[in-house]
Amino acid sequence: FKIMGQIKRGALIVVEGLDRSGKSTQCKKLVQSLEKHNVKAKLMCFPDRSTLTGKLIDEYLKNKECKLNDHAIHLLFSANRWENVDNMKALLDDGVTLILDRYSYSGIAYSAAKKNMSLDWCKYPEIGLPKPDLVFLLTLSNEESLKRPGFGTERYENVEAQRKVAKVYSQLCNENDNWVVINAARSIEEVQKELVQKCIEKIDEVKMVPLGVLQ
Ligand code: T5A
Ligand code: NA
Repeated sequence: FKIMGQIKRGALIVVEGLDRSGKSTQCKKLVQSLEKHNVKAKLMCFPDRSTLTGKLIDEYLKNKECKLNDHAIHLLFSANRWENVDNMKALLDDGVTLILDRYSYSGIAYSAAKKNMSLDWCKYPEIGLPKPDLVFLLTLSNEESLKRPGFGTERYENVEAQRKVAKVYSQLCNENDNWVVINAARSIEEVQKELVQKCIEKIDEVKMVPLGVLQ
């Protein structure tokens, strides 16, 4: 991975979208597809439920009786990303492309969708985190989404919450130029083909460009 004494960095690629849009399915396949193209790639999921903050988040999501102030849980989701920053940077520096199953934008969208939570306040704790090179927003209509295996029992898994989150996602998409909207109402293979092609292009484009930070 060395060109003129410089190591090529990996790309930071994020997959966002509503529940059941197929993020986890696509992210797992993406890592395998990239490896077949001889790209070093690694999957990371947020929330990372294995860490200290992750265990609290898991409890909050699974147990609707768990009362936690909306601002406090927002900061926990953000802390869960900050816990992983050193690891993420080291991997990217080492030339590994990271595929993230949800990231800061989930944090912003799911919190800002709540009552009395301002969008600007929700963005603040994310400032300074590594900035993704590319964000895929997987979109699925309500009707298509209802055809997929049912909602679980976790918090936010209801139509009303999802509708509000979708609104914030579309606002974030309009504010950023590195977002690509993906029609997720197609076969797993069709969606994957489009993602792989766009990833390969991006990985090549950013390999000598310094990693940005969220602002
Ligand atoms: N959250 C998250 C916050 O509030 N703040 C934050 O900062 C963060 C990071 C947990 C919750 O936390 C919130 C957002 C969430 O509410 P999670 O653990 O990522 O986040 O959520 P999950 O429940 O694991 O994932 P999702 O429900 O969002 O599902 P996915 O990953 O979008 O979908 P996937 O791939 O699991 O597929 C769903 C089903 O559809 C089928 C699959 O086989 C599966 O059965 N499917 C398809 N069917 C037909 N055609 C296709 N193309 C299909 N693709 C997948
Ligand atoms: Na998922």
